[in-house]
Amino acid sequence: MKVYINGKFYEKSEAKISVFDHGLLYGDGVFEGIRVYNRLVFKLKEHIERLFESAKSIMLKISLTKEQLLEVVIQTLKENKLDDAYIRLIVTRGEGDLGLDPRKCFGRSSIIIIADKIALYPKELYKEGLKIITVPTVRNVPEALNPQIKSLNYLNNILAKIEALNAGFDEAIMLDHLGYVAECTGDNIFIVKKNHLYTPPQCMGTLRGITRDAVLEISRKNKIFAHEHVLTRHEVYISDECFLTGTAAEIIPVVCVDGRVIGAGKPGKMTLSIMKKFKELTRREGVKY
Ligand code: PXG
Repeated sequence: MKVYINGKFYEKSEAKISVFDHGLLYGDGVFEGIRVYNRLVFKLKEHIERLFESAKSIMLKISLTKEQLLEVVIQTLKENKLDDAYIRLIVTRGEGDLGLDPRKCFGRSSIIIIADKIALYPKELYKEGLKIITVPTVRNVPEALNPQIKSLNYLNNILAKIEALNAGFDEAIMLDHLGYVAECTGDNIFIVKKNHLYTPPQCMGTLRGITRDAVLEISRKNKIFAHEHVLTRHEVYISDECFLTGTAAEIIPVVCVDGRVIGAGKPGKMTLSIMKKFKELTRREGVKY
């Protein structure tokens, strides 16, 4: 495996950055997770756009342009000769002296690109569906650390993941500070009720996921009514179907939430149809290399 770091490729064992990098010291940086399907990079421009938005919000200057970054992502894939892959694109504040002050960094962001594989949940769960729970840790409030910023500080989500795992579940629903459903630890959530789709709006402590947007795009094209709407746990419990979306997770059905069986307790018709259409979309669209 070849890892891109600041303009050069390194073998995995040699791919290292300084312990004085503020990405490590303070989680000061941003990232994206991107998928490649049969040499098509899915929604690459959208991921790069979101990376630049995250960086702008935390006043982090990325030392490459969007076009240059797109090129080095493609270069990394070619270097690794991968047809299907998961790309982790990371930009940190860079190396600096100790202390939170970003001015202590030497002025050059670190850009890292890893091309690898990822499997978020065991394969059989895509057929059987996930059983999930709501956890005590609430999603970061937008006024503190806005969930739209895909920052290197993922402790909020990691704590929720730990709570789910400790209870014997693979995934957690995180609520926002008002008690409404926000999202899961690395996925957005959708429910189906009477053939309509519902997902929380992005203002509710919810990342505007690129897979989420793709599902909304699929629903528009297929004349499925989709609503960005505030959701309570109750509405999830009484839904006909439920599924999660994310670059790492793709689309995975949910069959039980907090002990309440969803619908018939197996992946629903609408979910299976959207999973199929999403698969077709990923095989058809993307930046080719
Ligand atoms: N919510 C959160 C908190 C996320 O981190 C999503 C929703 C889905 O967004 P996208 O744009 O991917 O549809 C994410 C994305 C990982 C991993 O390593 C996590 C994500 C993406 C890629 C890898 O667990 N989260």
